[in-house]
Amino acid sequence: CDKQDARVRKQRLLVVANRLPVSATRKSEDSWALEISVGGLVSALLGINEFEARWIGWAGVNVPDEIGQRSLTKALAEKRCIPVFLDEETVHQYYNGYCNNILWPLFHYLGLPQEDRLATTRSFQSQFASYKNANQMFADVVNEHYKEGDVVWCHDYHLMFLPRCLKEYNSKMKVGWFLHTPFPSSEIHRTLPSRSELLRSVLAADLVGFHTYDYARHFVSACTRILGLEGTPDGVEDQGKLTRVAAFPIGIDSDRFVRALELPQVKDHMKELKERFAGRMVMLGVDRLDMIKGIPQKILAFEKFLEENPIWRDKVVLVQIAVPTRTDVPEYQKLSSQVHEIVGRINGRFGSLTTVPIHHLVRSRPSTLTDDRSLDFHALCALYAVTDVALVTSLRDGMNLVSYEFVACQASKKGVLILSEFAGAAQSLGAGAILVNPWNVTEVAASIGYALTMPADEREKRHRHNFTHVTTHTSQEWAETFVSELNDTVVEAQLRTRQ
Ligand code: GDG
Repeated sequence: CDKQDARVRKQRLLVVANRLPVSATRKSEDSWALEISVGGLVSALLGINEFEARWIGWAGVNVPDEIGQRSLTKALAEKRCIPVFLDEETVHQYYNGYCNNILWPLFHYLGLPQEDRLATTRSFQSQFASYKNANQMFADVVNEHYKEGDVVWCHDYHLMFLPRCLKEYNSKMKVGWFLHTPFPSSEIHRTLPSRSELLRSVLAADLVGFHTYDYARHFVSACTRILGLEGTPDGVEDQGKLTRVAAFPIGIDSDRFVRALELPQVKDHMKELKERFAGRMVMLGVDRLDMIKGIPQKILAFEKFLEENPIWRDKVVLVQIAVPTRTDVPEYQKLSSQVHEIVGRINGRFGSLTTVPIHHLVRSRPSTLTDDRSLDFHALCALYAVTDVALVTSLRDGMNLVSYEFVACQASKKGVLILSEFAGAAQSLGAGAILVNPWNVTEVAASIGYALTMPADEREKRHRHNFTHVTTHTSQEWAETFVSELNDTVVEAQLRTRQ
């Protein structure tokens, strides 16, 4: 085991994700300002020092000229990042189109967009062609930097075609693929025109990972029902080749949150918040402004609670941080105005001259660690720490890290987590949280009442369960488990072929 750990530590890990964890701003023809960005995957991998990791991905900027490409590549190398250059049309077709307009809603059970379901097969086909082409561009860069013995870890729905491209380059490359969203029931996946090709491409990987057993089971069912392959307890078998499929629930760097609570600036934020909300219990929601997060449903449930419990009207406040995403897409713009409208109505109904029941703060997620236009990490920790009840009502969510972060910051308050049963986190934090069906506004409203009045000993017991989970199943453990399982899978496969 020690020997194996040493091997994992020294190994080079090529992490391939659509976006690099760095934001680049061009200063002149050949100079760049770079800042580490934060986000789901970055938060997860931030605390891992065990591998010699390199990131490969798109830098988020269009760099059409050779001087720019060369200088950016050089600047990124200092941050152990390797860029994939995508032109504007590819970003439009592959990223906005196929990834975010087709795969994202489908994997969250929102179906395919109407126009694609009807007749515009041309746009669907051109988006899929661009998706494959973009994945091939990622593969070219990986192949260029790959050295024997490296582990290649591909991330998310943007790169489902990548394992196949990599194996075509080199069948011996160790390739893992992990999905951060749910993998839907095979009945949903069946509706996707490119369903078989995508499944086969993912199956080229040695190890395929999901957040939960359910997602892994859905993937195996899709392979058996759509491709007619054999599902085994270990994965999927095709003509003697086994692709290992398993659950690897992600975690957070919990120490980072626990430690932050001791910082003077976080304590100052907490003091301010406590003064501001004195005499009222604090409920909190932190979500990207995305259909999958169930923000309107959450706010409507809060309205129902206030409607049915007049005595709570001036004793509780809901702070809803909404982080805008994809603001150029009409559906997202509609969601944003819908949320504003509902919040306005409820604040008009139940607010007074001096207070309102909902504080709806639209804040962009920090694009970098020093981006001060958005709610910074310290302010977020302070908010988590002063909260009495966190409300996570995603309609579907791969895992949901906000629920983990809230638990990590609650060591002294022991607040209650109300959690959607459709978030992956429900499978790990279910025993400590109050699980709800976010579509059932009556049930969520009743759970709010239960959470606000929960006896201290029950809160303590529930919190202990969740805190133990969050502080032991960390992001570091997640990554180490995945990579060591990938190494083992490849060794076992080699032994099997020798026999
Ligand atoms: C995808 C999957 C899966 C948000 N607002 C602010 C802020 N954040 C940070 C949170 C958290 C992250 O963003 C959000 O992570 P989630 O997991 O909740 O959601 P997605 O972005 O949808 O992530 C998801 C995840 O990938 C990992 O696999 O769990 O299911 O959809 O870390 O803290 N951070 C700051 N200010 C904000 O205003 N500082």
